[in-house]
Amino acid sequence: MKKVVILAPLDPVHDIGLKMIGRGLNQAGHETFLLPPDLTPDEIVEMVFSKGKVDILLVSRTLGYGVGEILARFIDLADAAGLRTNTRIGIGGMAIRPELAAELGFDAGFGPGTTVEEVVCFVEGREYHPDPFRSKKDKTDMTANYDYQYHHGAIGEKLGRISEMILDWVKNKTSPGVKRAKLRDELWDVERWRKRQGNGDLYNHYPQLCSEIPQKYYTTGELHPKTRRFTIEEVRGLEKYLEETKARMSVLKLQHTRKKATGL
Ligand code: B12
Repeated sequence: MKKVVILAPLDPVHDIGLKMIGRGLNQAGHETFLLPPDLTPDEIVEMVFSKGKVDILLVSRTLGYGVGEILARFIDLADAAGLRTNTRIGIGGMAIRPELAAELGFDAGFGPGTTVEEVVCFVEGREYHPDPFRSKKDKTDMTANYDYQYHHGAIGEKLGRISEMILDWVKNKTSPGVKRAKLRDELWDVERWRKRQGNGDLYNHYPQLCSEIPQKYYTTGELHPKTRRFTIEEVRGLEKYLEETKARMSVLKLQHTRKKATGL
């Protein structure tokens, strides 16, 4: 039976894998919609709802900062919004392995080298039996014939001595950057800072370790020449955006709770 499939690159750029999978699914007779890359989890969830009845959502992701959190947040959001009542969610891409996808709560996970046939099986709810005659690419182990011995013992010994000398040289050395990091560790209380209760003793010592421009900022409040403070309109705009997003999320949550309670 023909399925409706949404392909969503939850990634800043990479969408070639999904395009390839989309083409295979179309050829197998399914209807696909490819979303653009760089959407937020919220935007993807909203767009899936806006399409009406969607059987499968296929998400793609490569590695990047905070990817675990982004994917966990995505699946939480999909859950909270009630998306998963009718839609199965699969994920794939360079960063994904089936175990990771299962741990994060996706319905299926596909790593690098996934075949279109595998995905067609998932979409159609069939079990995938790999073709035993399909030639598997044998990757050469480039490190196979290497070990950690130097061919020339004398060079190994010299490099060892150089490393020792460098370690000796840096032993009791420090730099303003290291000192700043230590100070922050010792004196910066992030909870106080969040509650706008100041930074305690930190700023009595910190500016002296900074270069001229940040020092000026910490001591007189004068900003870096290429920066400015947010205007009150910008702060209000940001607050408005946050309020609207929260309101949208609570509507989605409400719809989910209703759906759960009534089964509709
Ligand atoms: C093309 C490419 C790009 C293009 C993307 C163009 C596009 N429209 O997609 C461009 C040049 C824009 C790009 C940019 C970047 N890239 Co790039 N890119 C690649 C490259 C060379 C090929 C990816 C590709 O398309 N492969 C072909 C497709 C068919 O394969 P695939 O994506 O793996 O998909 C298969 C499976 O994974 C699976 N699959 C994928 N998604 C899904 C989803 C589902 C639901 C399913 C079922 C299966 C599935 O099925 C596919 C078929 O088997 C890879 C390196 C490589 N050799 O893989 C790096 C790579 C993906 N990029 C990488 C990085 C880090 C970046 C940058 C962050 C680099 C940078 N520092 O600027 C930037 C992104 C910038 C940003 N704003 O964040 C890394 C990602 C790290 C990782 N292991 O996840 C890689 C692996 C390179 C590397 N080795 O470091 N990139």
